[in-house]
Amino acid sequence: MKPSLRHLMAATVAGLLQATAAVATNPLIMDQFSADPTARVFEGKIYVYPSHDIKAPPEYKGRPDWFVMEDYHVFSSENLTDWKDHGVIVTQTGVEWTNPTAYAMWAPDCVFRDGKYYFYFPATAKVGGMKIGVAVADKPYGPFKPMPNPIEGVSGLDPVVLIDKDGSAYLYYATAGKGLSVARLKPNMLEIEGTPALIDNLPTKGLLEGPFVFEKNGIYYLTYPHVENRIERLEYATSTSPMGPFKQVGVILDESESGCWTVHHSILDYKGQWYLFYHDRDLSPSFDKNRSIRADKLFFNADGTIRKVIPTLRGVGLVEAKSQIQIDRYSAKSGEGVAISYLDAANTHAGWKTAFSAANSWVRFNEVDFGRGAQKSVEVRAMAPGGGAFELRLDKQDGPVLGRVEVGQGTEWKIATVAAKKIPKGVHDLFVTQVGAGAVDVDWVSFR
Ligand code: FUB
Repeated sequence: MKPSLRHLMAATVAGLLQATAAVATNPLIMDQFSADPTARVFEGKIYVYPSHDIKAPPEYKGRPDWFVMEDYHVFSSENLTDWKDHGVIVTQTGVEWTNPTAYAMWAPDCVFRDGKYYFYFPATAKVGGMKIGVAVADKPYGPFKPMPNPIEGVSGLDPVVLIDKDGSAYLYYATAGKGLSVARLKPNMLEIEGTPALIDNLPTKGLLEGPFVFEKNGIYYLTYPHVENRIERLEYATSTSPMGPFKQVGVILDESESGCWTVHHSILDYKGQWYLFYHDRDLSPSFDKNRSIRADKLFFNADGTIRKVIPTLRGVGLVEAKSQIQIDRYSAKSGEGVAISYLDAANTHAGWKTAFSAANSWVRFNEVDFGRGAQKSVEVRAMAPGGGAFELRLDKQDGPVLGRVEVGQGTEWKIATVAAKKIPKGVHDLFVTQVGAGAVDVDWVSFR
């Protein structure tokens, strides 16, 4: 089947936007919704395979309050700061076995074996409900060729594949209302051996879905979203074998403060640091079926248990001093006098602003890369209805002043430029502090 015109246009737009589509802070992708991120390291880079929430198009006939997903993009980054959108890789109209009007291309995975990339994805089949299919490529970004049939003997969603140290491959997936299952994959990666087994010893009350499995130091970690209370949180179980038996251990990520019902995720080691990729509803505060992917650092205790991840706005990528530093993605802020809101509530993809409303209120933004420290000026986009001022300081609240910006009275955004002082070399934290009583809104700051 041929991709639809919308897909061709979306792919072109994605190509054009790829320089600005994604950022170092959370959420990672600003120009579109993204969910269910499976992150993998291929060819020395991180590739993220999310699913793709969209607003329901006019032809959509399903539940209006539900997930609407017609295709998949893939994103890559070498430094966790600059993300490239490789465009659409698989669509519901491009797979023989999928119902082309179901809009149910849910959480995928991708693994590499013997020179090929295998992209596993769940979708509503023309016959038989939710099935799991495979598309194969020579490169991590495609082009992917979908197999004509879904994996025989598997009905379910949220596939994830573990290739063990001995080369054996295992497919894990969820079946709504039943729990999580595992099956051994044949060496062709397209079929399972025998019948899938339901994984025992997991929570029996509350939905379980979205498994992710990895091995570290001989421990197999099965991590999964589970509704223990009202919405999903991330929990995990461990085993000494990929097939179990697993033992429940604890919680990796608490329920989202935003109330986002789902929290699909993946975990990986990249250049010696472990990361949790997950999603929340940053760009859609009142509809949690339009989600956005995030990443935060994850740490293990010496005994192999996982420390709880504290979700951040700051995310994980270094931010270059010369970029438009979005201080609304702060690392910390003063208890009072700082509020974050959308620049334009009608277009959340435009991002946020920071409103300072009290003298000495501040935000700290970690890990700004000043490089060789050659920046000469501070440029800001700001607005102060009654006139106001703020200072940029290095490393500490009372650290060296890098610049002081006076913002003239007015209700329009202004770009102001002042000379920069004492610009350091290397990576430093940045403090932005309101000076005096005049309230100031800041969109971004930049060192040029
Ligand atoms: O994205 C649709 C579904 O929501 C996924 O398959 C689940 O894991 C949940 O995130």
